[in-house]
Amino acid sequence: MQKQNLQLSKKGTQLVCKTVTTFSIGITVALSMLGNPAIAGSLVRKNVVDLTPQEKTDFVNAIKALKTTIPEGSTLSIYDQFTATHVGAMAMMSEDATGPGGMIDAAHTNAGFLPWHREYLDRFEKALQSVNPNVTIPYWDWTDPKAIDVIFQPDFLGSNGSGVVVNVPGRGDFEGGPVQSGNFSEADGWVLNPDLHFDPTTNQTLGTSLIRFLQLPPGDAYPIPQQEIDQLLAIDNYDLFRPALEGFISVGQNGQITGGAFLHNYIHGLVGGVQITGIDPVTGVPAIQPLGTFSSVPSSPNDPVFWIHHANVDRLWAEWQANGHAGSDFYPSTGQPYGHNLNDPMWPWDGGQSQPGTIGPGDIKSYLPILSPDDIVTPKDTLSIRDYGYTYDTIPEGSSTLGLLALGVLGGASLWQRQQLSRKNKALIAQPLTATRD
Ligand SMILES: [Cu+2]
Repeated sequence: MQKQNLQLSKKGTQLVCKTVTTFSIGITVALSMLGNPAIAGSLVRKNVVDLTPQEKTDFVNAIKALKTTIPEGSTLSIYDQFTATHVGAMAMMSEDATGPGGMIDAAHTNAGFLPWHREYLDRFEKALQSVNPNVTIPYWDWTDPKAIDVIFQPDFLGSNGSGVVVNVPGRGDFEGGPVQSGNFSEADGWVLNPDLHFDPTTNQTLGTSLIRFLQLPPGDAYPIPQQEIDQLLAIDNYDLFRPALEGFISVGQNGQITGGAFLHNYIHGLVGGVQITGIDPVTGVPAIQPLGTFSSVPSSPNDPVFWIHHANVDRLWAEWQANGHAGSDFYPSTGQPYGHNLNDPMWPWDGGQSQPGTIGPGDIKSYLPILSPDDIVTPKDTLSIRDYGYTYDTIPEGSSTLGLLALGVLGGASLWQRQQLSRKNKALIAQPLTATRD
């Protein structure tokens, strides 16, 4: 397997997908129900609870193949190069980062969070498909009470960690730690690069084993109430939608904004575990110590749950886009830090304009894959999942009668109800929210 597998030109893919789409759109849904996502015009990303045993095995095996494939001229596996790229995006924040994107997180806390991760997931999915063309990244619907048990099983992404007991005041003792057996344990060959697995608050390595503290209080509330998703999808402008989905704020039914850890950010803590180590006496903001791999955000792609978690982030953005917020009217063209405006190139797909600084215990620059200088991606390039050639099983294929019929077949009635509900919510809260749109 060659390095080019993870650097497939998006333009080339678009061309192929467009050609196929024109004559196969009508059979897309029917075929996707047969469970072969590769035949359909758009590849379908499925709910993780609907995967067949074979699909679970295929996904795990493709991930493990990327973890053991080291491209010529590299010291890292393809999988670890992906992890290094995520670490590198956060090393753009460091003081010694250079170029116009210097001292700015390339992938988080700004508008580009959703575009950056859409592109990143698409490249990872294509790498998986170079192993097995039938594989797509499933998504974790955080409102589904069954999903957490389906995901953290020996036959899929492995179980909770063990061997470390944490006392949570007022709640008792909880266990987590290294994942010791089954898929993604060190014994099973899932050995992490210690330079790419570290505590971001100290830059100290977290070692070579995947670490989980599943549902350690206070990060134990699951599932996420459907109402939180309805409120998210009812937001009308990107400048609030993005921080709400990333999980820095919650926007209530009357438009009131609350700070905290929600949705995407919350789930990072629910899997990796966080401890509250104190409360800032001035601001009242709790100081949080991440314990495991997934809550240590730079290193979080080391836990394969990263992909299905971020597929859900991406699905919710795609649903929001499909529900009246499509295209560049719903993305900021100016006013963002460099790399986050509509037409800014996003590191690492910026032609070498910017270089990350120091992060973690190792030399991150030595781990980064070398990209072609003409491999340029801007947020504008990421705005349509149709252009990428994939879709989600909760998103109708266009607004055609056939699409609506297909949606019904797929049990989309609840989606329709949810959209009606979010339209109602939107009517209630649109006015206070739209005031901040630029
Ligand atoms: Cu990320």
